[in-house]
Amino acid sequence: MNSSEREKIKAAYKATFTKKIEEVSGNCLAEASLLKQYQALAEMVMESITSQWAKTNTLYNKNESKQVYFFSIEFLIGRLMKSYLSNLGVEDLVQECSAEMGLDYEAILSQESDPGLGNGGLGRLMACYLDSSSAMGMPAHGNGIRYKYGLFEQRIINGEQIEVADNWLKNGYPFEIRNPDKSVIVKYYGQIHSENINGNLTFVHENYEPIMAVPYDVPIKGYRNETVNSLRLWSAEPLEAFDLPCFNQGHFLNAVRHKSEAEAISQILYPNDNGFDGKLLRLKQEYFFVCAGIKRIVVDFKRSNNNSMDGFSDKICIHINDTHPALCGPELMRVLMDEEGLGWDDSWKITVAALSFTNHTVLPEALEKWPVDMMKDLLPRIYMIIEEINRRFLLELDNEFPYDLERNHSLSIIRDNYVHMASLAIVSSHSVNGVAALHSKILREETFNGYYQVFPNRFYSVTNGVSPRRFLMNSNPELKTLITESIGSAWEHNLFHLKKLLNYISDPVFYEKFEDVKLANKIRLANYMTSHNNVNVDPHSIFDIQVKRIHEYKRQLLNALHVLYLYNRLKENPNLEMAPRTFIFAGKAAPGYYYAKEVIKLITAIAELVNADPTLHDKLKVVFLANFNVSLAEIIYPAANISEQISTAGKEASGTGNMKFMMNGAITLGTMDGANIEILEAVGPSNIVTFGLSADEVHHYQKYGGYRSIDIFEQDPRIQQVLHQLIDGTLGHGLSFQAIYDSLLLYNDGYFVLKDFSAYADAQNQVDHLFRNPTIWTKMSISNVANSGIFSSDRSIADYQREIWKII
Ligand code: GL9
Repeated sequence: MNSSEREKIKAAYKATFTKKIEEVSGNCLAEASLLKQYQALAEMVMESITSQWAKTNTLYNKNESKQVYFFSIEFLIGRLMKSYLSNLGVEDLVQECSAEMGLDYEAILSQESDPGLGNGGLGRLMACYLDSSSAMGMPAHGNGIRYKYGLFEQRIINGEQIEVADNWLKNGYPFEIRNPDKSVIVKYYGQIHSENINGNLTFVHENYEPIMAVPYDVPIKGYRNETVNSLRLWSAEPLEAFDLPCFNQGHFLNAVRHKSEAEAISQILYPNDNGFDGKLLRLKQEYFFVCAGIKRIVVDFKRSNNNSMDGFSDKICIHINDTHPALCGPELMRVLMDEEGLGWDDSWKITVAALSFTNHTVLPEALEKWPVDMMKDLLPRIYMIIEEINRRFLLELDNEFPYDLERNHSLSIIRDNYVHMASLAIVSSHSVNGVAALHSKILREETFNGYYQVFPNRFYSVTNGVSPRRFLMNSNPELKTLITESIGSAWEHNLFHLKKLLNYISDPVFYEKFEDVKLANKIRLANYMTSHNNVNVDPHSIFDIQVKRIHEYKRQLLNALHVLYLYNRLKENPNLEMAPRTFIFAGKAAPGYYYAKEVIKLITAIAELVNADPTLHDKLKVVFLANFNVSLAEIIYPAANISEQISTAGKEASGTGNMKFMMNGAITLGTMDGANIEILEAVGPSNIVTFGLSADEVHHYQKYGGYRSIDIFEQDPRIQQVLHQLIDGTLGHGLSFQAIYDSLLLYNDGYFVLKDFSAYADAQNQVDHLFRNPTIWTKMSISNVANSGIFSSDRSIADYQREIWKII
């Protein structure tokens, strides 16, 4: 494009934008608020996407290519405006025009609310997978719930987490389209009768409570291509807003009760991370988006397939993201048998061939199991089908392994009066995979070993990945520019090309620019901390960052205890030689997780103590950033020097924050857990710092005993001092962290914090030495970026296509 053409396009853009402002606000540009400016831009974006969207859908409706549907109870998509603009290839244009019109581009973008429709890694992974599928021109869609309130907003008040409702829809959401014509009725409760209709046994559902599922579709635009996939989020509504007869009789409250009971289903996201709390409303949610999603897939498929279900599983993949959508198995069976009139065997063949299942955690407290009575009552027909799936499965097992009856029955989907959702998902899918090599091995050898023996060919492993567009190109534009200047732009479409950066590893000019980029990102984060936390930090200090949900197994406590130890060392020797450090934490605790909330309190108490102490000469700062979400994450990753990935080995299925940090040049300080192991393989041992017990060692202690935390305590004066400080008032008058203290000593330190303390302190010392040699450090940092190609979610999606969905 020559410059006069560009000027023309810019003039057209400015004219359209000005007109749009008038349309959305009834004001002229000069008087329009930032919110209206954002809404005008959003409308323009939607207008330029929707025709491509329609074209993509027409293409897909011809049923030529296989369609993948991700069923997930969470989609943590983050703000979308920047992605749309950059995927359309117009970001520079909009930025330039905004500046020329005297508008504040970043401020306009910050008007967008960040949809918190997920808790953490699991929901964010889905968003990255949608982004990648579209970028690769692959037909894949999301199917989930349009929660009215997303994950709570976290405020820190007097050092403690306070939860505030997240009303993300308060200004409307411009990137969704409501499609009431595609609504589905979901049936709960009631009774099932069998009837003989024309010689066929037919099941009829009576006296059920109907709820309307209304879809809202969000376009997922591919990076600089023609593909626009869909994220379909279902909202629950009553069939009639009012029960009119009831209303007319003057029972006003009863008349609206039905409305609010219906809406309750999509009202709120359960704020649990790696945990399960068996609430009836959650089971309603799980069936809600499963039932609605499957119905739509079947209707659309049949419409373009001469009203027939032939070839369904050749064209449709239903991917179950963790066990929350495991009812896809029995629900698809129900539709095939009760609505499509197929027999059990044919229905089962289709179901197993269409379904695949990814497990995301091995923590026993997270494995879902629903009481039989609850399931039977709420979903009578579904429960019947689960019983029959189970009866046939056990029969088959007993035929095949008649010498192993005890083992066979331990694999029952229904046992101890519960429906076990992982068992249901495994039995009704053709594939089961873990999310990192170690995790998949633990699934095969421990968690699902019984099923592995029965179905050895069902088990796969696909290591997670993250979107390089969101977490590198869009959140770290300075690094993007530097990379493209150096190695060209091929890496933007294939992240493995980042390897070419290794040619620059000893180039002093590149070095300097690379360091400048990191410093600029650190200054940006430092400014954020000044304005939000009122703490001034030295941007030249080591930014040592741990951001993720607060959980015992993730061991923020290990990090915090080490900070306290470092503080003690500095108090003892103010001349201690060390690079200044800024320890940064962020993450939400589940509202009912007392221990995790105590950990937040501990971190903020340590921050108070450390940041106020002038004798430390600014060598140590501690900051807890409130309300970690996707938007904040995008500012944090590019600014990190150290990525803390210190879970108890064997507990973190994969982790994905570890990959986002790496892509932005942070050095991982981690245990041999989850995808950390694969990061080590990708960068080599000299570009990562690892420490601590292995998963095998942890497993051995947990199974056979032999670890006594009190022994470690007695041998290590550093630990004695730090633990005493938890309860002796050092951390603030009247503040005592007795529960934490007791967990470590009285209850034998279930997550091996004390056991790994010494190795962690040594590793931290090593970090300090490495950082003080800038040449080595920068080389390590560049190596991390250069070797991060394998952690692109494009690679993960390619693995799923090849291994699991069998799309060539
Ligand atoms: C998780 C695992 O804990 C992570 O290790 C993994 O990277 C992600 C994605 O596979 O899945 N499982 C899980 O329940 N959560 C994960 O992050 N929790 C949340 O999403 C809150």
